[in-house]
Amino acid sequence: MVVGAQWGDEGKGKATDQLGSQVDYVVKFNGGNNAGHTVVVGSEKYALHLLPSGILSPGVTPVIGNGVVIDIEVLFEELDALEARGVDVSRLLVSSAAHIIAPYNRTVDKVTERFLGKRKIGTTGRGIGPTYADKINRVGLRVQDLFDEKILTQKVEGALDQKNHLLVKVYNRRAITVEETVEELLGYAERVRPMVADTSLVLNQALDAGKTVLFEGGQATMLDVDHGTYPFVTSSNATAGGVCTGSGIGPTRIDRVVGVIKAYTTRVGEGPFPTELFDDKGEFLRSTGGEFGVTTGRPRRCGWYDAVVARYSARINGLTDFVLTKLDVLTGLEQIPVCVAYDVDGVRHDEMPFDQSDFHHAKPIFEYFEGWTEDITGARTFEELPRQAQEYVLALEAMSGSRMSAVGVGPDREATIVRH
Ligand code: 2SA
Ligand code: GDP
Ligand code: MG
Repeated sequence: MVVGAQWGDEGKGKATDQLGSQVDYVVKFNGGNNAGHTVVVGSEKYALHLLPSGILSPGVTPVIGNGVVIDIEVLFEELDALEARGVDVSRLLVSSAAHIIAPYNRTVDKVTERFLGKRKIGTTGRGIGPTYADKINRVGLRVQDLFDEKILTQKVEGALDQKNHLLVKVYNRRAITVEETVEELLGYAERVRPMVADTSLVLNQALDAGKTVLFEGGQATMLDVDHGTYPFVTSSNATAGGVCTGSGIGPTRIDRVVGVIKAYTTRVGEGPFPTELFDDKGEFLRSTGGEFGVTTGRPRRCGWYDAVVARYSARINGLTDFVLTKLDVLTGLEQIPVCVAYDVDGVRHDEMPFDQSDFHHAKPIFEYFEGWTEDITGARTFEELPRQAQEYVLALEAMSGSRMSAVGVGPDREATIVRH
């Protein structure tokens, strides 16, 4: 599996796409169209949200697992856009147990954020949180419900009971009717039907037959609803554990857990970020690294590499490997700071503080590394990197809790140094 080791946008899409040629299935197990993955193939650039990045590799079967929340309109739009560019999307499988982002969940997401004001999470506004809340509240709609009008109507009634109360009484909005919702959702049923499958059975049978399955995480470890910087998180399990619950395969079937990590750090939305930069260095990372949201276009907050976060990710996910990305973005910096520990009110923390308030006060303790000026985008072996870049990677590897098996030196599929 491939998971994000920081706050997202580490380059999971590129890593998944690269592994695409070696695998039979690529499975999304969490999140929805809040995700944004950019994949560059030759002169073509693809932005994927709901669909697994593996969809771009011929011969791969893409799968949307039960742990994903699906905006069906977005699903169709993404499929149409890829088809128009000649990508074969005919093998896509969708879990019948995946939850549907109902139109009212998008409304609730946006209204709630506005209502929270200063305490807002900075969500993508795609209805992700409210849809997972419905799932846990047992008033969610699942893909299989699209094929039974009576059940769908009953479920929408149940969900809207509470929501209309909130929308009308608290947020001063108009009530949403059961009829408009059911009509919209039923309109999707026929096109979705052929994609729907018991994806847990399909994947387990594929594994039994010796096939290779790759699980592609959306968002990242520090945005995980359990292990991230709660409440400034997304509403799913983006960590390794989410693979099993989100796809219906057992933990004994997983061989490798790859954490994708940037050579610096970014974050979108609100929440603590100890190494964040507010000066021209932050601006340098943002402009050189093209750090703008793939889904919302928001500028990403930028900061230095945080080895405490890396070690935490290695631990929470049981990482077997890291893929270090965007090393090329650091080219030209005279000196590169790396956060090795935190100072929390005068106390040194080498591990992630378990109390969120402490993390909000954490001040980075930096070590400084020598920069390089040579263009490294053409390097394809570790030895071709300048000495300082090699030292930087080896230092990160030593302090991050897992080996760095590959190093990204550019957005292209080929721009990667494979070490293990
Ligand atoms: P949500 O919408 O409920 O999941 O938002 C909750 C928090 O999760 C963060 N989040 C993300 N962080 C980074 N990248 C994401 N995807 C897009 C991208 C983001 C974009 O790849 O660029 O385009 O803005 C993503 N999705 C959710 C979000 O910022 C909130 O902090
Ligand atoms: P994801 O959400 O983790 O898939 O990452 P995003 O696609 O949101 O953001 C990562 C961005 O970095 C994309 O624009 C990628 O094309 C780009 N990228 C990935 N790896 C590298 C790399 O090694 N170097 C550079 N310069 N860009 C990269
Ligand atoms: Mg992204």
